[in-house]
Amino acid sequence: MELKPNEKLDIHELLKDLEHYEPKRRGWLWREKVEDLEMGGHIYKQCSKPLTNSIGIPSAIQYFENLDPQPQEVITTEIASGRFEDDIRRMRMAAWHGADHLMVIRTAGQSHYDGLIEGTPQGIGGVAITRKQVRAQRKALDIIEEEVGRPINYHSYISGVAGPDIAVMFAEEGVNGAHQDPQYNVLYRNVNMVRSFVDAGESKCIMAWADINQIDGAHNANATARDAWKVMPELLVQHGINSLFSEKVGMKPSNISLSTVPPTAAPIPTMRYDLPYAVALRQFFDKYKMRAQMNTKYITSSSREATVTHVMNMLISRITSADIQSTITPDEGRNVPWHVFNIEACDTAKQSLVGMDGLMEMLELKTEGYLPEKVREIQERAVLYLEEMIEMGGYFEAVQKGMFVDSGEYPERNGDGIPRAIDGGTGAGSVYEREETYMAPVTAHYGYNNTMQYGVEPENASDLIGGCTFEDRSKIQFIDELDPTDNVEHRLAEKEKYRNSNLIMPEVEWLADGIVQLELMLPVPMQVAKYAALEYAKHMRMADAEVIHLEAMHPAEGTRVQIKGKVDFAVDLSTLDIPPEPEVLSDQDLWDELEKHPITIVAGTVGEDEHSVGLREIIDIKHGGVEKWGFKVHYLGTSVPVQKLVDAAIELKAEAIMASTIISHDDIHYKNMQKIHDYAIEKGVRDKLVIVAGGTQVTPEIAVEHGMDAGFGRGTKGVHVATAIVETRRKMRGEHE
Ligand code: Z97
Repeated sequence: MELKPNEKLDIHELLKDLEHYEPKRRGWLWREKVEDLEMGGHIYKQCSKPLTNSIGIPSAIQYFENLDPQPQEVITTEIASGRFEDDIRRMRMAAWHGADHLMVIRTAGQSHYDGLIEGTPQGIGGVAITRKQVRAQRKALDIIEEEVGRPINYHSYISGVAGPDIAVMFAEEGVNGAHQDPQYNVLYRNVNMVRSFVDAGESKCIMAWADINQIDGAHNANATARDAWKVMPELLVQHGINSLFSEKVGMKPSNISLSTVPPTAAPIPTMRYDLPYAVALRQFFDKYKMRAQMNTKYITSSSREATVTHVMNMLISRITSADIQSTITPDEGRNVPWHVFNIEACDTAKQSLVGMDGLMEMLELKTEGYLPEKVREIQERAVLYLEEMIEMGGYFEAVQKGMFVDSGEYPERNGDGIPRAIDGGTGAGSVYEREETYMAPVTAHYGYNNTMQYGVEPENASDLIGGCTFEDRSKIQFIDELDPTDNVEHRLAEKEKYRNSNLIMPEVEWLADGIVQLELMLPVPMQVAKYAALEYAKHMRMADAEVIHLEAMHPAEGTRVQIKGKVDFAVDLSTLDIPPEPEVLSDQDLWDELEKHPITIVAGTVGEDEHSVGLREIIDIKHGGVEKWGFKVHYLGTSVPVQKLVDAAIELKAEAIMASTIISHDDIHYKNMQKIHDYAIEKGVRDKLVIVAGGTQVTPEIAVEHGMDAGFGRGTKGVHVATAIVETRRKMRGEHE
């Protein structure tokens, strides 16, 4: 299956023959860094191989011909709509905007299933992670990475009570990254700690075999702590426990990524905490990779505020060299995982990192004063923390005593940590010592495995069955949809009339979900504004309207309200009358042309007409007028007689005339155009001069009927006029014949 930029990804086609699909590759891939990348006439110090297909940030498109340098950091986006088939479409959009780490959030509650689930049930707050869903998404990404020209890492979670089962499935299906941290299970999902650590041993061993990059769970302590800046020493401890455990199980350090998060956000003086924290972390853990997540602890539903936090966090990423940059942003604060926010956040990351390219070639962190002192303090507290854990009898005892996510800054303790009993939680009592004859004929199995009783070394255990599913894919069981209604075919059928048809509906996360966002500024206080906005939504026929953001502009003068709701009608594209886009030459084309063939223009408002603003807009460089590209303009002013325009053009040896004409009673504007044309013929210069005219009441076709080479109406910009003059000159030179 091959993708064409102007065609939609066909989900039906993608799902065909899925039971036989084999992922293209295994393992995590970093971006290919390019030394001194030259792009658009600039040198980039911290960028990677450019994409073959991509969409740059808006200014790249408007001013720089889609100049789209890719930072060296892997860029993550989290995708979580509940329908994997729509997430695939979003993945393609994200990949075009520069994401190469696509992290799929798992549906609520799946962590408590003690085994794999099958099919593709619709999820809540994420998708159900199943073999079919994973295979379909990896298959889609295998195709999308060809389209954008860069490998894409696919990612989800190896956690909960089915951790090892999921790890095996991920290894088989070519998943490239995963969160894995037993402390997450214990603290946040109340999965039994003994079970979690045993499962983690098995899971990490499989991940190491499959070359899966691991992200730990320390950021969750930051997000749950009462005062996030007090948790810094504990974050180092959590990172340390998971990283060393992983390494001891056999994971290579370059696949161990610490989920680092700047603990605070403004209005706290955030750099005074977050920068020393980041430096302390990197000093301790310099052999591992850093996955920089943005702060989500102090996020609100303001997308502006979240974006500023994200950007400040990326300054820290740049200063302290993060390897993977997350882009979760407003989704987290609003709980509305919309396509546009995913894409916006990818653009925010790309824009910020490229903008801060080479920053550390110019700056240096201080080695004396507040920064190193604070770094040292955080590190000391972390070391003392570990020592106390050992005194307590180790990790399990320390958790049992509520040492983790306590709201005191260590060594201070407030006695409000998250205590878990060693024999409590989901899966308690489910760990058994392996019997002497225990044997598992599988690859990448952690711990005791008595294969020697059958004469085979444990590392070749799967030889006993001629290879397990890791070596022999035909042994993988692919189970298709089991639920007769909650399945992908059913969902696709429901939306079929919007797929490749003339009917469209707006969407935020699912095809034709009909959801729209509305922004209002209402001149009343917040509490009133909320209900007034909902009333507006009702009158605008928005169903299920909900306020998603409220912000006071002033306690009495006004409130900003954002609401979302559903529209219940489709637009039929076949009924639209879409005018062709006016073709304009690029800046570079115009500059080159004017350099080779300079053009002098005589301009003025003709007749008894004192209007000047419109024409000045077309001339002046200030607002993108024709001067920008080097046209030399002689402006004769207003109420210029027709003859004077032509005579001046002859005298000044001009190549073009620009006439402005606003007054239109008795069709005087068209009559004047005709007069200019006729007088130029009379003077014998019409075939040497480009003559164009414009004004608010001018219809281009009628202007041409009255002798003009081109006419311009309302909304005209300098570039339209410049293009027309240049194109007409080219024709006069016979270049277009
Ligand atoms: C991130 N924004 O990018 P369940 N294991 C760990 C986790 O952190 C998580 C899970 C498992 C975040 C991702 C929060 N993290 C979202 C270490 C979740 C997920 O299926 O919700 O139980 O597990 O890191």
